[in-house]
Amino acid sequence: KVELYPNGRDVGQKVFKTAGFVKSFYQAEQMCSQSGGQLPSPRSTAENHALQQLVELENSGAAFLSMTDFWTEGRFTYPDGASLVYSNWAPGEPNDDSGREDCVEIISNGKWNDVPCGAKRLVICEF
Ligand code: GN1
Ligand code: CA
Ligand code: CA
Repeated sequence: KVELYPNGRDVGQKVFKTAGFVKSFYQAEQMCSQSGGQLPSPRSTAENHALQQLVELENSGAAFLSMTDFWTEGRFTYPDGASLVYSNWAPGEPNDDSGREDCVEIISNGKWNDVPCGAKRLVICEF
């Protein structure tokens, strides 16, 4: 457990760990895969809560999740193309603000919002 303190959380079989800095979605995705992980795909309240804790810890406002609606506007999928089994959108989201929000952030209250993929958000990886 020592390597999970203070910037990691384990939930069931998953470990989430934050890099402690912000990157664009593309850079964040690349960083996670280079380290043998991927961007987080929270599939339950417990997983979402663990991610929320890391966002709160880093005081960074929000972190990227793995999901996008690249292929069909308004239909968010995991990187493998599968539909979401869990979601926690903030009221009124996803709204594709200005027609260019295809990535997802989790904010410090645990809610999700779609944002531009070029925005810079906290990097958390899932292992
Ligand atoms: C933010 O800055 P504004 O209000 O145009 C947010 C949107 C949200 C919206 C909710 C880059 O847009 O994704 O839907 O608030 N944009 C960013 O009011 O975070
Ligand atoms: Ca979109
Ligand atoms: Ca939005």
